[in-house]
Amino acid sequence: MKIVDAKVVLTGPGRNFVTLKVETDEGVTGLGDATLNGRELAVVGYLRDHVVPLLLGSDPHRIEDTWQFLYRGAYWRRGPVTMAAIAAVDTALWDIKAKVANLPLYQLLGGASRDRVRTYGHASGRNLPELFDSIRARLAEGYPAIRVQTGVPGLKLVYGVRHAQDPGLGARPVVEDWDTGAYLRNLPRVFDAVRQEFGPDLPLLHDAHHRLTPSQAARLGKDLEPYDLFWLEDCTPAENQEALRLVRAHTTTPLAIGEVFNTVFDYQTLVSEQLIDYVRSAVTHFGGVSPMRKLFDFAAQYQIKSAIHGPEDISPVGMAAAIHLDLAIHNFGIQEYSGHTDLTNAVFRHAYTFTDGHLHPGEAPGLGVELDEELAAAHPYEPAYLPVNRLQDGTVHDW
Ligand code: EZ4
Ligand code: CO
Repeated sequence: MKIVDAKVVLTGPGRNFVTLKVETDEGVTGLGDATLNGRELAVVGYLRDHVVPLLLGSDPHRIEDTWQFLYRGAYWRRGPVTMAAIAAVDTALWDIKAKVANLPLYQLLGGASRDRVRTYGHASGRNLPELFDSIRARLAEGYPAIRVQTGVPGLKLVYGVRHAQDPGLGARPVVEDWDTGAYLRNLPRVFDAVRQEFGPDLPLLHDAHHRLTPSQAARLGKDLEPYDLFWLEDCTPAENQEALRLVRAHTTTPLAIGEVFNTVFDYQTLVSEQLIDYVRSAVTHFGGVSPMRKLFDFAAQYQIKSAIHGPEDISPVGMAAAIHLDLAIHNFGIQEYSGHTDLTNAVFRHAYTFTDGHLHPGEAPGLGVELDEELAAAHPYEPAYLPVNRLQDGTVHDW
């Protein structure tokens, strides 16, 4: 079997996605997600100009060898653009192998370790009444666990959620404002109110989006202990693994980290010193299904569980790959799931289902996703950026 073509499909059905479609001489095709929110075109160029020409003529069954060839062969290792590109190739080759075997991908990963995959959804509001409505809406949709984000008194926007783009800005990022002191004073009150309203049993999560110093994160973890969080996510900037030592020493609030990581090296200290409870990488940004499987096996030795990143900027192709892994691995924790719009689901028709707050990858061979290339072409890419964040004196802060 030979790879005869590989197309990079860039589409914007409401938001932008980058998809690799690998074609073989036997007519079997495979899909991989390479979406890098706000930097999509860099991955398109990397794939189209430097990866696709190298794939032509090679054997699609040699997944591990192809991964090593692209990773080691580039000489310039790691980084989000490189690893998103490699992820798309790896995922597409797994899709092909599973289709040839006529099995859903999870069967090639060892088969199902559970019947279904539990998820968490996002709730947010500028104030408590809005937040409560948002939590009720997620509960009505069936979500068994909820990520809680709120506005901070005195600040303009709720961070970590998509804002309507001011048309005057064009493709420029929205600028958010930030005050760590106000946030640290406000958040325990918010969780106190949420617990009073929704009771002790509902699993609650929170994402601090890399905004805190180690001592601020340690204090927040302690202040939130009475509210029994499922986790506190990305409490300090991701680059410095050692920072988590101080946080860990001061709080029993479970910690999750890693959505911006792109190789296992970003986790070495965090996992081997057992400084976190959940690894958050996405198939799409971590080099594909193969390295994710290795990460989960590494984490399993330290009682650390999976929590694959699943925002809307992971395409249904990346989501499907995640759900197959979730079903198969032993140390599954939880799956973030925001769902996609009807239009996105029409561009990427998928076999996975969301029922009673739980996902299942379906039984279609491969990933179980089909790309409607005509519909994709009818919705072209439009430049869009994530927000940036400034302190009230104008200094750029972590987002
Ligand atoms: O802000 O994926 O846990 N989920 C998140 C996401 C990220 C976006 C960035 O593109 O933090 O919502
Ligand atoms: Co996050």
